[in-house]
Amino acid sequence: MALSSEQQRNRINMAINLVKGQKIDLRKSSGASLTSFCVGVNWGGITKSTFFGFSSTTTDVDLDLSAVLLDTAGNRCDHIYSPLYNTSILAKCGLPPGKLDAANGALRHTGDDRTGDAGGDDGMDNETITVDLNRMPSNVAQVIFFLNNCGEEDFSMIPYAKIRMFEGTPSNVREVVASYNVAAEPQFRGRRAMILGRLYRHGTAWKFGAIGEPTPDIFVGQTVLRVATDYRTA
Ligand SMILES: [Ca+2]
Repeated sequence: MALSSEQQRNRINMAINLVKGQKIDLRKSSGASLTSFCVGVNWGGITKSTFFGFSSTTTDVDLDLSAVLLDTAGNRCDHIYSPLYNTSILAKCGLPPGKLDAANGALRHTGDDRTGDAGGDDGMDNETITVDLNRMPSNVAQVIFFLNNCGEEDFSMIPYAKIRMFEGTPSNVREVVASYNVAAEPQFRGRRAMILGRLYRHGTAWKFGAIGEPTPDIFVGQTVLRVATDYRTA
């Protein structure tokens, strides 16, 4: 049944706004477990006023949403990051080439966005990973999501970056379950990588934890290795 625009707004407004460090059960407003959903990231290009504020220009921001999967022993067992990353640099990090799906298709990335929103927040996600927990192999214990900037800007300059979990498809948001706003903060200066959050098994269920930690990495391979070490026993 199609929802009216008011019903859609109400459902989106019911979403949990996460704060750093918060952990939640993955449940819909009906109380049912959330098993098939999207993890989307929405960010803005950098708008600068020119000519005494009479006009403005937007600098594209090319963030990449990636994920590392850790198994029940804490070891890295799979990944999603762009196939466009330099394979020889990845190999020097001991890492395989990038790909856009993981865990036998339980996770799928919908593709690259190289600009961010121009002209303000459009409310739509720029990159999305679809998740089907029912297809997740039993050896996968955690999925950690992070962002890397391919450009020179740092996270103190990017006007907004948000991660959210929602039911529906990347182009049709039905119910936003939770969102986490990684605001532009002065302490993010010089940081071009950001650990967003993680899905993790808790008994027979899955939870999500908001992280929001910038890191000093300049290449995705550094973040992959960092995540696999830092969250190994998380
Ligand atoms: Ca957007």
